[in-house]
Amino acid sequence: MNAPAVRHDWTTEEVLALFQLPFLALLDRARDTHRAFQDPTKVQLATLANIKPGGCTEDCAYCPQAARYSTGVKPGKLMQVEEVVRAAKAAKEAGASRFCMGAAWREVREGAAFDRVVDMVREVNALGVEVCVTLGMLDGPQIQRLKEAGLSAYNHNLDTSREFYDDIISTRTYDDRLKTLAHVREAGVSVCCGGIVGMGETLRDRAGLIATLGNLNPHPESVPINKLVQAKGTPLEGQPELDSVEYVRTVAVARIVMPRSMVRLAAGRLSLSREARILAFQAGANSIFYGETLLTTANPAVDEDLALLKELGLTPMEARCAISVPVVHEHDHDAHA
Ligand code: SAM
Ligand code: DTB
Ligand code: SF4
Repeated sequence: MNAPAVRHDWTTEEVLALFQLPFLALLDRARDTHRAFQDPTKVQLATLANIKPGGCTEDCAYCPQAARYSTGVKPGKLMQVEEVVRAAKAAKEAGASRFCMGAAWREVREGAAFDRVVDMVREVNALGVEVCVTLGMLDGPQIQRLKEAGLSAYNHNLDTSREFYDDIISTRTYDDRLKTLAHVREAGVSVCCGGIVGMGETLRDRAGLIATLGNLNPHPESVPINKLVQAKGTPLEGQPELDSVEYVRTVAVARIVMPRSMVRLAAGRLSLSREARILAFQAGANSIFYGETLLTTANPAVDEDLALLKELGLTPMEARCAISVPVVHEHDHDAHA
């Protein structure tokens, strides 16, 4: 198959039409795209650490870490650098090539806490793993400091379509999110940006999310597809559970629209059967969260994941393979001139 062009002019209608393809036709198209653009034998293993749990001021309706809901998540202090380095070393030894640190913050603020996160980035980077952080909104100088400390990627999700967004979050806007993403892109740091399905959105909302991601130019280097984990006490507790085939459809459409990106099976993988997880790889997923916990909720066991990868003939990706932001140095130009 000739590789299709990488596009940035998707309409929601076009993406919706992909969602509406017969399932096997959609899977075929996603698999063809995957094989044309990616090494189909490799999977990125990314391990998460919750470096500052709970007590968040925001009202994200899905989130167990929002202070305003009684979810049973206890607010904690920012972790110590040494603790984080120990966790990153253990993740590397277990086979992870990326270490992602999340803080339950609305935004980054200058001060001792941010200084400490910058130190974490520096020390984890020195271990030879890719470093990603998700700290909420940030500005240009802040992402620059993280970049200088060795940050590979910044995670900031659009979560859903622009139209459905206000039903889920009121304390910051879709445009705020796009602004943060623009700062990350401008600094030359890889963008990790995806969303959540299963929050009661329509198929058109899912298509709107994927079209918005697909119209970012360049596409986000990683695209986490989260399936809502229904946390006790959140407004979204009690939603009808998303059919796993609908989750796999979302993965397949993301793969077709963003052929060069890492499409990650993110939250909610524990609720998928073994067979649905296999279908998700068939649909073009090539990254997973790896390790027994996500931020506050459970993820499949490491042994179970390694056994499944082996069965499917998939092997873990090395660090730095997934970073497609070109790093061009002045003298590279000279060398090729
Ligand atoms: N506080 C920062 C922020 O919101 O940008 C960073 C951490 S936040 C927990 C990162 C992402 O996790 C959210 O944007 C959302 O996509 C995902 N997430 C949080 N709770 C979830 C849940 N219950 N189910 C699925 N995804 C969830
Ligand atoms: C992303 O898209 N999913 C991760 C990561 N980025 C930070 C977080 C999932 C959180 C699931 C709910 C929890 O464990 O608290
Ligand atoms: Fe806070 Fe992030 Fe959770 Fe929203 S998703 S409540 S910003 S931790």
